[in-house]
Amino acid sequence: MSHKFKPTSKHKFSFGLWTVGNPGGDPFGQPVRKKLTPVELVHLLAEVGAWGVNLHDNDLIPINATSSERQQIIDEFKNALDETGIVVPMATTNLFSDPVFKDGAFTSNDSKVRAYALQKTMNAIDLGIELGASMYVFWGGREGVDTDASKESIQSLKRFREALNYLCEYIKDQDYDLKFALEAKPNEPRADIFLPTTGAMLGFIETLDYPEMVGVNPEVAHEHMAGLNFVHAVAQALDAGKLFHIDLNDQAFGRYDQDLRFGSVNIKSAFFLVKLLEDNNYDGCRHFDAHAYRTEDYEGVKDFARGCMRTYLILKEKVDRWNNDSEIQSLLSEINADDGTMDQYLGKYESNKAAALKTQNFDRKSLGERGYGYERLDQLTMELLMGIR
Ligand code: GLT
Ligand code: MN
Ligand code: MN
Repeated sequence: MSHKFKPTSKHKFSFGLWTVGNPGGDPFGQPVRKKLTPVELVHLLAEVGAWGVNLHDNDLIPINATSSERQQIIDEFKNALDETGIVVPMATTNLFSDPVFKDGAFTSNDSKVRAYALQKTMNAIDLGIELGASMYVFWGGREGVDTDASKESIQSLKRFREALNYLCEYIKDQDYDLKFALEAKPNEPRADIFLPTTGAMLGFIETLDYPEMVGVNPEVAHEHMAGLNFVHAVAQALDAGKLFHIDLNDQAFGRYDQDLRFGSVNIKSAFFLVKLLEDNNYDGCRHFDAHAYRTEDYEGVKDFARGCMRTYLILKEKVDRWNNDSEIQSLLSEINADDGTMDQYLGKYESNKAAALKTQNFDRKSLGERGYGYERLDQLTMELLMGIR
């Protein structure tokens, strides 16, 4: 493999312990790989050239660990971080695996479950801070319904809001330097998950007590499961200053949640995603929330992890190429050519501008006859991606 696409710390490539540590079980079959310890996984990530490792509380510390077990695990894990130079940029809470969360965590109909979810999250936040995390993700996998008979949806939103407001206050009270990133998913494991898209999350954030502390963590697969354009979702988050984190992977439209290697399904949308992030100098983590095929052993898991990062870096190089391709760029200038005659009408509203615009005559027929050249532009893009430009 060429040296050119070697990941470095400046790329901020991270993986969850649950990603490279996924032992390959699925709803129909048992695990196919032996479970590696968190320490072993940190070494695996260092070997493949990753920068960071992310975790749920219970990826590291079993839910029933005693406090002395907890401390020993943390110490060993920190040693592995020191030895390898791997950092923990993001942490999160597992609010979905244990049966206690079968009706949700912050939106469960049982107030004891809601209180336990807050307690578990505060403890997990403390853990994240101890490991150096500055970002905290909320993926509400069980925050939803299997039947709308079970929960009143406005009340569920109120409960979710109340929990996030509570936890923002906790961060302030503890003086932690931590931000929250909300991750949307339309369904799976619940039939319907609340706030199913990144756009829905962005709207919801503005209803919180401290919206400045909260952003989004969009995931390719989750937006694609809903049949949506992921690049547009990320653009909206960037435009709002809310792209706090990103989960990169891939997914065929219309399928179950696949969590495939980044760029392995839809290379064109992966290209435009990398272009969006790079052109806009996104400087947050590039987290790969995916796992290796079930057919793989741990050599295959390393191939998977290296592949995610390498594809990102190859696409980044393609972005430079696209931005500097003279034929593509001159076509774009033609497409966007502007003789300035409309400046007097466009831009910010002014009443005399509007009055003048209402008297302007437009040659609607000829405007409608114009060809935009997008077939050629897209073919040039495809040829660049296919490696002949
Ligand atoms: C889970 C989910 C992911 C979330 C993780 C964070 S866990 O694997 O499928 O999309 O990002 O809780
Ligand atoms: Mn994710
Ligand atoms: Mn996923």
